[in-house]
Amino acid sequence: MKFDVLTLFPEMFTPCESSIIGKAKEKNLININLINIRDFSKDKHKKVDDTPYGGGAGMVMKPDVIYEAYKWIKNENAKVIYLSPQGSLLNQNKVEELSKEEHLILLCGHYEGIDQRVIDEIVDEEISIGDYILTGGEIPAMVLIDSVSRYIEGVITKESTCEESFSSGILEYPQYTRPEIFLEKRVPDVLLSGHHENIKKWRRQKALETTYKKRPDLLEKIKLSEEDKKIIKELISRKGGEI
Ligand code: 4FM
Repeated sequence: MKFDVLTLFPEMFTPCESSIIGKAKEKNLININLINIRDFSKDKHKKVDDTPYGGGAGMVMKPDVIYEAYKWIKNENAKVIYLSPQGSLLNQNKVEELSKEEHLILLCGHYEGIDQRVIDEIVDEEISIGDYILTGGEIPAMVLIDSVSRYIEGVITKESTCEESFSSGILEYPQYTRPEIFLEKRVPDVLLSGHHENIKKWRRQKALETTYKKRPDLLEKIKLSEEDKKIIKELISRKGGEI
């Protein structure tokens, strides 16, 4: 997977050198190519923004400079994504869908906005990472790179991609590791029992419990087995109880 990132602040992407994404880059499983939009300004002062027509606060990114940067990396097969609060909300389904693309071009805005004409000309899809306003699209671009890269073969283990929350549609069961007793709290007995069938059942129970408690909305979106329905009926009946 190739990510071309059009940004005024390529240095904001240093986190991509660390951890799992850094490793994926080293292994050439993903390629993150940072393009500094400023390099495409023909102006003697390397100007990239200007005051908005019609007045108002702040600066608007110039369309011509962004278009020059885009032409430099342009590829008919690439999908161009603009990260903005006006986009459709990113979710795990969208992430998985994007991971099937060969080449993504991520356009990061900054300041008050980007001239609408270049957005209309080059952008295929506008995506938002959530209903809040950031100072620019760089952090959203990193969120997209991180979430999409997890689906690239070899970046993480296969089990991690399919077992986790959201792929299954519900939240995850709690995890425990050594020591067996921490601050007088024991690891649940079933996890030490070695009884794989019981462990599996307990984990499903806990996953449903957590989801019921923290994100009940998720339970309405998924297909539940008869066994799951029994567990949830039980949870509802002990409402106000210990869970
Ligand atoms: C985007 C600031 C473009 C300036 C932003 C420009 C955001 C979000 C976001 C800020 N992006 N999801 N939420 N961007 O707040 O994607 Cl020009």
